[in-house]
Amino acid sequence: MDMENLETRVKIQIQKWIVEAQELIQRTPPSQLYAAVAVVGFTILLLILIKLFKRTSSNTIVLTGLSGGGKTILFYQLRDGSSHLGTVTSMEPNEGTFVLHTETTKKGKIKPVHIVDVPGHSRLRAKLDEFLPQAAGVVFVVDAVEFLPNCRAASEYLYEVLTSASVVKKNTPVLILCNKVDKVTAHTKEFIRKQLEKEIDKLRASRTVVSEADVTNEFTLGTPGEAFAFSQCHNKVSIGEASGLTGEITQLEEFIRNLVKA
Ligand SMILES: Nc1nc2c(ncn2[C@@H]2O[C@H](COP(=O)(O)OP(=O)(O)OP(=O)(O)O)[C@@H](O)[C@H]2O)c(=O)[nH]1
Ligand SMILES: [Mg+2]
Repeated sequence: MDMENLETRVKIQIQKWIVEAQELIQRTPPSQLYAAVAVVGFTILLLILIKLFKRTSSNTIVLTGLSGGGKTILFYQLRDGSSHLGTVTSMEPNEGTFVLHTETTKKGKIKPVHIVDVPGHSRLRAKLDEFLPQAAGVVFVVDAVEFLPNCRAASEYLYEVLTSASVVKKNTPVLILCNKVDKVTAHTKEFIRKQLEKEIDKLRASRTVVSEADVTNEFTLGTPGEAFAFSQCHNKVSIGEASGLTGEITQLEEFIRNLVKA
């Protein structure tokens, strides 16, 4: 009984409002009406644009590379400014949103960064595809000490990253970070760059032959007919050095801050 009463009262109220609104519209000069409609339309358009714009300015940085390169140590350095000695092979992606440790003492509003450390274990690589589409940048960590025995595997993984659909379509910048430069036996970044380029050049040749029959990857790298170089990539591919052990991570932090504006 009460419910029905309430319903009829609500209906009557709504009808009243409709009548009032109609009268108001009739009383208002058309020019004012058009102006009102234009304002509403413009506001909606603005909101849509803001939403679109926000989505493109992601604050996610993905750390990737072979197992043992030092991703987890670098993650801790970025977050806590310490290496948390004794990390083990990660079995789960390590994620966090924080203000970089070196910036915690800075004044003013600083935009937090979302860092994802995707383990290098081959069974967990599929996780990378989950995170790449939201990445503002990708850091490919290379072990500069144990580089030569892993050169082939690292190049294959890097090739996968550079030809992945989201990196190609969104032109995601990639930083190849040669880690462990605290050791005297570490190779220089120039040496590592050249070796990776050589190895990718070989891979590219073999993949193009394969893909004619079995098109698994629609994207190719570099300029056909020329030896491969990272400078041929459409996205920005840069190379830097770091030591997760001693906390020399300035180049890594610069890469991040250039992409995730404070
Ligand atoms: N000397 C030296 N050793 C390092 C450095 N960074 C990492 N290591 C060592 O390398 C090993 C691997 O480091 P992690 O950070 O666990 O490597 P990861 O890339 O996270 O490996 P996964 O989780 O298996 O993918 C550890 O024993 C570290 O102590 C570095 O800058 N210098
Ligand atoms: Mg790890």
